[in-house]
Amino acid sequence: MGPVSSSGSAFLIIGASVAAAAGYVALNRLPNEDGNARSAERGTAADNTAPEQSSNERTGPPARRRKREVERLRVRVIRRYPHATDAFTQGLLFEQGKLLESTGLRAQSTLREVELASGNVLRRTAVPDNLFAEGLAQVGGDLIQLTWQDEQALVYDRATFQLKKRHRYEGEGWGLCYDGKDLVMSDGTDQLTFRDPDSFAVRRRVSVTLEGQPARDLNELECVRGRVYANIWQREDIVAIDPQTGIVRAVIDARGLLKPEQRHHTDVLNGIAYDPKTKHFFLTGKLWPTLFEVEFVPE
Ligand SMILES: [Ca+2]
Repeated sequence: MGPVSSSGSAFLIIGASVAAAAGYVALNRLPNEDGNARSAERGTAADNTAPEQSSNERTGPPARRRKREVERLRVRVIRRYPHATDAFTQGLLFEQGKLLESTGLRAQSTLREVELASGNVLRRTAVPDNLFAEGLAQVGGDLIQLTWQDEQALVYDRATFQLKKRHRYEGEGWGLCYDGKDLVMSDGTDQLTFRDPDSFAVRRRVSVTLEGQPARDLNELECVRGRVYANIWQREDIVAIDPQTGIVRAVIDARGLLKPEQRHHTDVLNGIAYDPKTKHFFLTGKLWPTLFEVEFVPE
């Protein structure tokens, strides 16, 4: 993914939100990548090409091989909540009845605290310096917000939303979550980067694979109980990744959350948060009118 062109930047700056959303889509992805991702996810790679499998496992009993296959899940909607239709959602997390949300677009990016039940924005702060905000994670009393191509992570005080400091990094920033030890970051490729939560230094990287093929376009993330959940850009699929090996252990089909008549003026599904008390997930999308409380169940 090369840098955005100067004409593309101008378009993003002057465009209205929906037009800018379209520009973001057009500029941010090569057309064949989604096809690659799709073929990877629907790929027919034989089980024995999966890199995690030892020769014992390849030749092991059928029951054991089945256990190693990718689980196929779907979304069961539990509740629906209003979601601000000006929120070009790029990062989402849940904390004690409140959602914390990062919204994107150049010159429109925000950090928000949102009441779950009403969808009301309780607090919002404009992201500085015309940055394009992306993923969001909480580390202790801090919120860390990525930027798309600006190569800086903004660190805010969770209590006051005051900007405390910035970390620099190389490359694009898409999704972010914190697993209690590392910050996990996506950049729109099949790579996850694990970073020191204090210094933002790279600790390690892993390539994510689904049935032996690269799982590209990893976008918004959520770290949940030893898995990294990622929604796939321009898809309504979510993958559950083993962060040690990068192997996708489950694919969740999240299609059809919005009714066709609700799709007007909306962009892609983006935004995963998790409530450890209920073990429910929250899903929404860019400019979506609804946020969904869901659980993942077998297909
Ligand atoms: Ca998240």
